[in-house]
Amino acid sequence: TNHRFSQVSVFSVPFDRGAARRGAAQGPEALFRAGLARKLQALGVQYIAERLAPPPHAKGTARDARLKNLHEVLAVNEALAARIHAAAEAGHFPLVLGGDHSIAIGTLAGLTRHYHQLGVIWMDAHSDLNTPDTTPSGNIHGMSLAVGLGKGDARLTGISGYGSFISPEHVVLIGARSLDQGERELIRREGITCYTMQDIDRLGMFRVMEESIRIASSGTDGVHLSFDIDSVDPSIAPGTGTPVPGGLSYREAHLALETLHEAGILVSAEFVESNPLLDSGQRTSRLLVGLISSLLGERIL
Ligand code: EXY
Ligand code: MN
Ligand code: MN
Ligand code: MN
Repeated sequence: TNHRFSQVSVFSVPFDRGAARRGAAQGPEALFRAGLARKLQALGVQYIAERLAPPPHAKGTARDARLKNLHEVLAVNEALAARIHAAAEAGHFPLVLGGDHSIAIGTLAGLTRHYHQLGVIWMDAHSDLNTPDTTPSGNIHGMSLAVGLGKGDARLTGISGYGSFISPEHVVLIGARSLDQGERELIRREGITCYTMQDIDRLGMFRVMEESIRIASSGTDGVHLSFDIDSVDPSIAPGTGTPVPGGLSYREAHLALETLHEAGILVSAEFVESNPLLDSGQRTSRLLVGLISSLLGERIL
């Protein structure tokens, strides 16, 4: 994906308390069952794999309906941020396997401690730009990009990894089709680039990727890809907790990752929201193994 990196550090994050539905915690092991290790070997990728411990259930802490399971979310992300920062520091390419999208809080914290001008490409049906004031659900996986921008609850934006927050001009959303009113307002107010499904229909995925790569990499010292599997159409990726119709096709999703591989701009990637309990067989897990392979350089010819 980027010649600067001698090694990929694969982090499995078995966590789903940032989402309403259980099951995304089993996402990483389902990817290995679907052949991820064999694929990495076949591609000649040098990697080490590590699994983070699931955080203990926080008992007896006050519940907040606008920040569900906050203490578990904080615990897993503190640990993840430290691991990601260490990997970046060692010159490795972190590949994070979720888990629900709240784990992007830790990934971004660890990355921005090392890369002070991080660009972010966020592929998702949603924008994950809620704050406790705008959230319709209280689920923290709908807030993780806002936290990365320094917005939201101070305990989340204050987790120890953050060396700097990402700047709105270095963020690109791709695949959006389910936005809450507060998120729309934040996108407009902050001037965040957002390629909705309607834009992808009109411009074509290749052009969207060319523009996204330019925007996310201009003036940055590295770009992180946060790939939520619900960006892909539920007809081919049914195993996810918040499916939304009208998503990316198989080829659009692969083209995006192939283009990112060729561009060589990424310093890190994460794949989240795969829920094997909701999958039809291994359909979604297998699709993800193929998408990760495209990102890491698998070619048709
Ligand atoms: N916007 C909704 C909320 O904040 O509750 C739904 C968020 C789903 C978040 C996910 C997986 O990308
Ligand atoms: Mn998401
Ligand atoms: Mn550093
Ligand atoms: Mn999503």
